[in-house]
Amino acid sequence: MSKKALITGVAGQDGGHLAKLLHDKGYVVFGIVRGQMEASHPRYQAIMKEMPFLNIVMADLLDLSALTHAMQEIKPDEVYNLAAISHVGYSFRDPILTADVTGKGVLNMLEAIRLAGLEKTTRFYQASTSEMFGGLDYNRPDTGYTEDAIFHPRSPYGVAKLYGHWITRNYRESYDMFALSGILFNHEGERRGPEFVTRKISQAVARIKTGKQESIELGNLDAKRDWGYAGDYVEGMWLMLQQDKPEDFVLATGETHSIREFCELAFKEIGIEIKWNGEGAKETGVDAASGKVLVKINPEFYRPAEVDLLLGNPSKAEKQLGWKRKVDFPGLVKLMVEYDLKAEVGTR
Ligand code: NAP
Ligand code: F7E
Repeated sequence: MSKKALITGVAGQDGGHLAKLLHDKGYVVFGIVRGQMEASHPRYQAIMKEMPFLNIVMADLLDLSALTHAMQEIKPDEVYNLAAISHVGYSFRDPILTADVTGKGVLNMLEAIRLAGLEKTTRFYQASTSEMFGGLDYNRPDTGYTEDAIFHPRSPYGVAKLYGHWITRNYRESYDMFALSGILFNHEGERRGPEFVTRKISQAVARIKTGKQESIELGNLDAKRDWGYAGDYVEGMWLMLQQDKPEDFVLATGETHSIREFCELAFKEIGIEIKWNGEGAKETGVDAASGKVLVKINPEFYRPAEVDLLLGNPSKAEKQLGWKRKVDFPGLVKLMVEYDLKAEVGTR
C-alpha cells in the first residue's frame, strides 16, 4: 500500500518541491492550505494546476481542532511541518503572530498527532532553520555550524523557530515519538517568494533586461548566507524521515556569499558588470559600461538586528544520509535569472 504524507505549507516554496518529490516516490500526498476556498477559487485552481495529484486539506496551524481532524482522517505515515510565518524582516513587524504560528503552531501539530493516537506510528519532520544560530562574532565556528552549535536567534522568527525546535525534541524524548528537525540553511530557486532577497534580485534583473524596471532597492548588501537550491534540500528532508532512529540534521552547502556577490553574478547573467560606488546608505551599484545606477540602498530593508554571516556544516547529513547538494552557487543564480527571464518574455 502507498504511504501517506501530509505537508503543511504545501503552497510555499519547499512545499511544492517536496510534494512533487513524494508523489514521484509513490506517496499519496495531502497538503494543508489555509483559507476558506472552494475548488473554483483561483488560488485552489492554481495549486491544483501545479500539483494535480495533491489532496488539499483546508486548515490553519493555529487551529488545533482542524489539525486533529486532519490527522484522524488521513492517518499519515509522515508529516512534514513546513508552514510558518517565514520572513525574518516581517517577523519584527508581527512578532505575536510569528510566535503563534511559527512557534506554537509546531506544538499544535505535535498535539494533533497525539490526540489522534498516532504518536507511535506517524513520523514528524519540523522545518528548523539556521536563523536559530544568529551568526554573531562569538558564535561562528570556523568550519560552520553543526547540529550541536550554540543557538542565539536574532529575530522574533528565529526565537519562534527555536521553540519549535525544542518542543519537537521534547516530544521525541517524552513520548518516544519519531520527531526530528532539519536545521536548514537558506535554500532558494524558481519557487522562492519575491519578498526574499535572491528572488527579488533575479526578478529585478529580468525586468531590467526587458526594460520593465529601472533599478532595484536593497538593504544590507554585506550580509552573507549559505545558499543552496530548494530542490536539493527537500530530498534531505525525506531522507531524514527514512532513518532507523530520529535525529536532527543540518543541511547546508558549506559555502557563504554576500548579497553583493549575488547581485554581481545575477547582473553578469544579462551581460552587465556592476561597479560599486559610495558607502552605507549612499552606496550604489552602477553598470560599468553605461554608468547607469542599477542598485540603490533603501534603509527600509535594514533589520533591527541582523544575522551577519551564516555558514553551515553538512558533514553529518553527508555521512549518515548520503545527502549532497547538487546545485552550486553560480548554478543557483543562473537557474533563477534564466527562469525569471523566460517568465518576463512570456516563454514560460
Ligand atoms: P514559505 O514559502 O514562506 O511557505 C510557508 C507556507 O506556510 C506558506 O505556504 C504559508 O501559506 C503557510 N502558512 C503560513 N501561516 C500559516 C498558517 N497559520 N496556517 C497554515 N499555513 C500557514 O516558506 P519556505 O521557504 O517554503 O520554507 C518552508 C519552511 O522551512 C518554513 O517553515 C520556513 O520557516 C523553513 N525554512 C526555510 C528556509 C529557506 O531558506 N527557505 C530555511 C530554513 C527553514 P500561504 O501561502 O497561505 O501564505
Ligand atoms: O534575507 C538581506 C537581509 O529575507 C537574506 C528565510 O527563508 O532564510 C530566509 O531568511 C539577507 C538578510 O532571507 C534585502 O537583511 C538585503 O541579511 O532573503 P532574506 P533570510 O532572512 O536569510 C532562513 C534560513 C529562513 O529560515 C527564513 O525562513 O538579505 N537583504 N536587502 C534583504 N532581504 C530582503 N528580504 N529584502 C531586501 O531588499
